[in-house]
Amino acid sequence: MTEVRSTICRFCHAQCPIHVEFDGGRPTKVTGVKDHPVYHGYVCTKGRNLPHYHDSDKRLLTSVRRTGDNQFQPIASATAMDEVGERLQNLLQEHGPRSIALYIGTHGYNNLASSQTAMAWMAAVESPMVFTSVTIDQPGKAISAALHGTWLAGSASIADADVWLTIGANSIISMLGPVNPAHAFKQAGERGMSLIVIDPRRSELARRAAIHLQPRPGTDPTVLAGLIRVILEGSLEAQTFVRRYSTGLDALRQAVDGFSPEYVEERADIPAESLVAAARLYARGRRGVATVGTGPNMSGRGNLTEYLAKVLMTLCGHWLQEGDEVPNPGVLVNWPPPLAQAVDPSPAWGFGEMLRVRGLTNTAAGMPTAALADEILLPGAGQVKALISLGGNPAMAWPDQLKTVQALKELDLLVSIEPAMTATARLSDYVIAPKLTFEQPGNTVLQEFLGVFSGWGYWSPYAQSSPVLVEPPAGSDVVDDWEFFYGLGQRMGLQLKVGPVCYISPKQQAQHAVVLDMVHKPDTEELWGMLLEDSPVPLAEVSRHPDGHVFDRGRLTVRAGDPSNTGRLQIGDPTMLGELVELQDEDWRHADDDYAFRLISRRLPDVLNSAWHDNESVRRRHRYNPAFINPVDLEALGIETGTVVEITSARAAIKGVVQAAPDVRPGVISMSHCWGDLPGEDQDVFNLGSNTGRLSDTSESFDPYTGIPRMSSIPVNLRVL
Ligand SMILES: Nc1nc2c(c(=O)[nH]1)N[C@H]1C(S)=C(S)[C@@H](COP(=O)(O)OP(=O)(O)OC[C@H]3O[C@@H](n4cnc5c(=O)[nH]c(N)nc54)[C@H](O)[C@@H]3O)O[C@H]1N2
Ligand SMILES: Nc1nc2c(c(=O)[nH]1)N[C@H]1C(S)=C(S)[C@@H](COP(=O)(O)OP(=O)(O)OC[C@H]3O[C@@H](n4cnc5c(=O)[nH]c(N)nc54)[C@H](O)[C@@H]3O)O[C@H]1N2
Ligand code: SF4
Ligand SMILES: [Mo]
Repeated sequence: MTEVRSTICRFCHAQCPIHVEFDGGRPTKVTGVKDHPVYHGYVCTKGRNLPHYHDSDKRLLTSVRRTGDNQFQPIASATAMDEVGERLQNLLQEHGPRSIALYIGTHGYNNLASSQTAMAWMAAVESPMVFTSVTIDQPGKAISAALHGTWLAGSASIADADVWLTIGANSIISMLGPVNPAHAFKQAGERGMSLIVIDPRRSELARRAAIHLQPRPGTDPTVLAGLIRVILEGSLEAQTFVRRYSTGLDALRQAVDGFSPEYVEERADIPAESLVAAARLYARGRRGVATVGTGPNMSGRGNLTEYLAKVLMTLCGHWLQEGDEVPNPGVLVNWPPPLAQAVDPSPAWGFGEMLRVRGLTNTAAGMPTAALADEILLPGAGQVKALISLGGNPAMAWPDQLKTVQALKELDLLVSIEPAMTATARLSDYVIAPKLTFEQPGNTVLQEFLGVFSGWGYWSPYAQSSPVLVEPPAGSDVVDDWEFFYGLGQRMGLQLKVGPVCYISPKQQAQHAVVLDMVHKPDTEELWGMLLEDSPVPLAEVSRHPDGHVFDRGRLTVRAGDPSNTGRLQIGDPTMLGELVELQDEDWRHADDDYAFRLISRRLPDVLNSAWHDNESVRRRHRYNPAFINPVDLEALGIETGTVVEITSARAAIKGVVQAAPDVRPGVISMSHCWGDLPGEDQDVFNLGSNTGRLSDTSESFDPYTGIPRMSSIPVNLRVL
């Protein structure tokens, strides 16, 4: 008999509500929730594939321990915790806490109960070496927020913005942006919102834009400085707001002076009149959003691009103002009271743990993940000897794959919490087999949390919570990810204090820390209950609505700020404006003399980074990551779709299978990341694809603060094989 049950897809951060059909007790089919008030029935192929991942013959049903080269044997999860706990204890004694590092990848974040418990465990062993995918993703977001300061009323949403500027994000495919972006942008367009997109590719989102600027990759700071100059030149800025709440206008004016429309036209290769039109359109709106995606964050000077996007919002007074309605007063998360008030900047780097390489430090975006491989490889006091990877795949995802894999092999102890034998799992000493989505309770707190970034998250007080749908397969021994860290804590005699996720700031999380009972283990429902105990709407109430619900949280409007408050948004940060000066001094005309192409990143709709590529349902659609190239370039090279080429950067060479794509700017190769395999095991490009991370060099052209190297806009050459 077929039964249908409601839950949340947690395969990516979007957390779509789904209906799962069961046949004979096993999940067989996933559909979207029709007429849903927030997601409008959306579900993607990845979500539809969830039953296949649960049932996959590639899925680990027990944890495994390495017994030799590429040889693993099943191990009980409790024994794995005993052995790993003992080895970590020995490392702690011999080399100190800094020898133990944690890496939280995308599936660590998709389950905040696990990432919070993992961080609590790291705090208990007193290791500062917590790394996440944030610093190889969009580190500029947190850095720019620190440098610019924050506006306590927050920003407009897709429901009430007049204008929306997206710089190098493709929300319609990536889901980073408003929920169900295709629907949201359509509705907003019908309401009269203007969309401007800056992207070297005519992306799915760019096709919907009133103005699409298609510049040379990596020229975003130039383009944004150009937009700012047009706005200032035409006195289009929100003068009262700027005077009252910001500082640094004169320095900004001076710094953008050289970025005339003609200069931008030549350097970024976009028509001067399009730039002017975009600036005017953006400035005309009363409420607006400027949001930056992974593309520019990975293309060099990502902090500057993110910073200039915030400067644009402040310059135009685009933030919510006194009397404006707050789109989401919060359901699971306690948001600070919305005030028309600025908070001064805070340190963006230069504090906390110092790295031993490249002068890097802890940052507002966290520890620089691009330097972790060096921290493992560099001998001496403080060397990292053990790494726990939670829901991540460093060997596929980190930049500079050759160095990364060398480092992972060098470790004394590598543990992955992973449902499949991925490239990283195959290098691990222990692979801990986790429960999958349907076997875990979950809720939408992550998506609500993302609302901290302009243009992301829910714009109504929506939440969903869902119970365990199905027990793990008979005979399996799989654990909830957090239980592994709890188990280590028990064995090592540690007390775990977990930050509750109903608070947004780490400070508040520390104040309200949940002290776990280390004798009587809570179950996962109980843990979530504790992590959300102080949420504005009780979790029990949220659970009463199986398909999620828009709660009545009353009408919340922005209140006047404290008149005596002296906080100011900084639009003339000296370091960022210094980068603008450096930018102008660059010999950009000759930067690519040795390279014919720039390789840029993109996402494919049916896969999430490296996850489950070897699943048959995925393989029916994708067997490799094509190298998308404009037909004009293909013709000039005398090649066509299907031709295998070698793509060479200053660091390394990979193979690529060419595919004609008129949406890609000429001179650009658009290629997805996290494909291929370990070096030496990836010859079969038609069946594995290739790893673009190998082209990045973490020791060259990296950001001086976050360490992120070029992962997009990489200068490359192309040779027919
Ligand atoms: N060149 C280049 N490199 C990039 C990028 C790029 O655009 N270009 N993008 C970067 C970005 S934005 C990121 S975030 C990183 C991604 O970096 P990672 O997070 O390290 O990589 P993922 O492939 O997302 O890793 C997710 C892992 O979780 C596993 N997994 C799947 N389901 C579950 C589950 O239910 N539980 C657990 N515990 N694990 C599960 C998957 O098998 C997979 O191995 O890559 C970065 N690398
Ligand atoms: N289907 C799917 N969804 C995903 C993922 C996935 O792998 N697959 N990954 C998830 C993860 S981990 C993340 S972080 C998000 C990322 O979400 P997004 O940031 O939206 O990522 P992309 O879809 O790759 O969009 C990046 C865009 O930047 C453009 N770009 C590249 N270089 C430049 C540049 O120099 N300048 C400008 N202006 N644009 C540039 C690319 O052409 C591309 O259209 O997506 C998440 N969602
Ligand atoms: S967008 Fe993300 S959360 Fe939604 S169905 Fe697809 S994978 Fe699942
Ligand atoms: Mo990411």
